[in-house]
Amino acid sequence: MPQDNSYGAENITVLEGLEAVRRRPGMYIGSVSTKGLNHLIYEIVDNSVDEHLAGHCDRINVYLEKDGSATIEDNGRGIPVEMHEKGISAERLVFTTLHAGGKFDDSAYKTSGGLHGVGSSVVNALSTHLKVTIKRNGHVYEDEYERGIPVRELKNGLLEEGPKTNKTGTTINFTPDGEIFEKTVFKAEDVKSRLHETAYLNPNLTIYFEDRRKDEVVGITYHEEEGIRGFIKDINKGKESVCDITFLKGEIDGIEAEIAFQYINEFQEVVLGFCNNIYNAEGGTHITGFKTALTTVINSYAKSLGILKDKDANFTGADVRNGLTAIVSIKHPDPRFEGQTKTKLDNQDAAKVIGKISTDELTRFFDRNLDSLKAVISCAERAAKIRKNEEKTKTNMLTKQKFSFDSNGKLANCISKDASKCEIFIVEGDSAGGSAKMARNREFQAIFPIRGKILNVEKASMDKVLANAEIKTMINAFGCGFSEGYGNDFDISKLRYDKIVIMADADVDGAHISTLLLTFFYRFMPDLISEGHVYIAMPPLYKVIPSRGKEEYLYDDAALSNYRKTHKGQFTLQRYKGLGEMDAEQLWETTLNPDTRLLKLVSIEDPIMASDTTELLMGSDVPPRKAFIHENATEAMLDI
Ligand code: 0RA
Repeated sequence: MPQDNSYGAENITVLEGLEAVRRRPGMYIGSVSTKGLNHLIYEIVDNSVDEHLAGHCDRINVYLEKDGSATIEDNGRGIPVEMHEKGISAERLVFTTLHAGGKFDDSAYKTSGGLHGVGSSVVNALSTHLKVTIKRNGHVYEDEYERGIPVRELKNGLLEEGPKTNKTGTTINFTPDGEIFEKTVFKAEDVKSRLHETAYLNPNLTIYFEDRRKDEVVGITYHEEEGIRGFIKDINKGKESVCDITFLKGEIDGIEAEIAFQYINEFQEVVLGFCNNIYNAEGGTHITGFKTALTTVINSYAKSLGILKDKDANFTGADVRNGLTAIVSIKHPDPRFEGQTKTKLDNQDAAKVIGKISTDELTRFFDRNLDSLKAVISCAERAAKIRKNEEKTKTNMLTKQKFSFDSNGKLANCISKDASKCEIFIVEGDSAGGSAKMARNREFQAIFPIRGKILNVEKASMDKVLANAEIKTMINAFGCGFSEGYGNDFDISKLRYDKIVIMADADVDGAHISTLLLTFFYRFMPDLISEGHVYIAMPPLYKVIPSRGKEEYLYDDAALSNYRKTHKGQFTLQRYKGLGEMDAEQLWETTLNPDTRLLKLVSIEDPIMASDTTELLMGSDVPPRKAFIHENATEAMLDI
């Protein structure tokens, strides 16, 4: 189709740019999994949030449409449709070039957390179809693209002026490309969680969400006037607080910081960092600045109040953060990121500025709120006491370890010492464990049978956890130590197995055991999960033996009904009630043999949600757990 002449000159670079995005989507949106897919929505929403930050938009609507597309609508000024100096409608430039924005974007924090300014064109390049509707200058304008390429002709480089309107705003509807993404179904729970987070960070913004794919459509409005204070309130919901929520803010050298925190009566620490409204999963300089200031301030109070004597050692940082929930949200005009996923703030000036603001504001606050100060110091004292006990327990454990390592002799280790090749299977039940020991390739596969349920670490105290035989054996076998609240002895480079595979029956008990193990890993060795070492074996549910043709293993009911549809002749159906029913050869073929088995990699997409869910599923609060299991019952087996 002929393009408008004024567009022609740009055409080739535009196509190259879009092609680069389609060729390496991961570089632009992180991944092509559901996480990357949801990211498309956040890219568009974040542009609307920028328009909010510029003071021109107070409402964003997000719709997941029945046809699989997503719509994001805002009441901002509308993307400019006027002629850009490059001789083309500015809107076209925004959607087709990787570095639009800039000149048009007058927000001080335009670069935001990541890809702003390039977000719209990235989403466009990764969508089969994208439609923009702009209300601006008293008119409605429309434009459309297919896989990033414009399908409408411009007139003198401009969009046609549509019907009259007295409103302003931008509406973008896009359909993610199945050629790019593994799955194209947006995950409502993840999107909602992220939108809620955005609402907490922007107290004057209202975000409305509607999942129109459901038969019964329910809308949710996120409007959080209390801002990050409300976020803390939500995270600490149902917990016993030991002081009120505190809010600090300040600005130095154009860097703004807002900090909210509260202590609760629990041995845990939650400190979340945001820069320009984007969550920094790996923390960074802003978090370091705050933590360092908090440690110094609390130690200096403890000394001057005589709680710490001159001869006493200072509280450690972890002591001081015992029971702390904090959010550090900063605005930085030029954020830089490092780390594996580029989610760790790297600006050294942020550490200095946030440190100074925190020291000044914490001192001002604690000077006036002695009760809060005392509550915080007593949390630190309790942590210090437990830390000292644990140090003793650990030393005892480590010295005893040589003799008590796998004291009941259950672990059948592998021969190879090459960690990159080794695998350990944690198998439910002694009988399946026995078969697995026979079936395995002992060169590189270790088997550790566990009997019944393992300890729920979410409910148990630290010394109980460390005294538990199964847990001790796992810690010793993995070889990389563990981390928990008060100290980090975890060293993934010492891990003795590349794959840690949970092997449990495909029933409720099996799911429970998997969840208990995952809780243990998540709380004590989270890097095992984030670095992709934890897997779940997927034993088959059925074996079909046709009168003619090949035997086959089927892994779920959907596969069975599909088999019924596609196979005409007679067949014998064998149903496995558990791993214990399989003989060694079947077990090898279906769950151990790397060439034929099915493993699911366990990953964590949203740490805030994961932490909430672990708490919900494994903590002591029963009613919400029931609700969650009920709501997610159909997903549970597929989605652990
Ligand atoms: C640049 C300049 C102006 C608006 C926007 C960008 C804008 C972008 C998006 C993306 C989604 N919603 C948006 N709303 C606005 C305004 C320029 C002006 O009117 O002076």
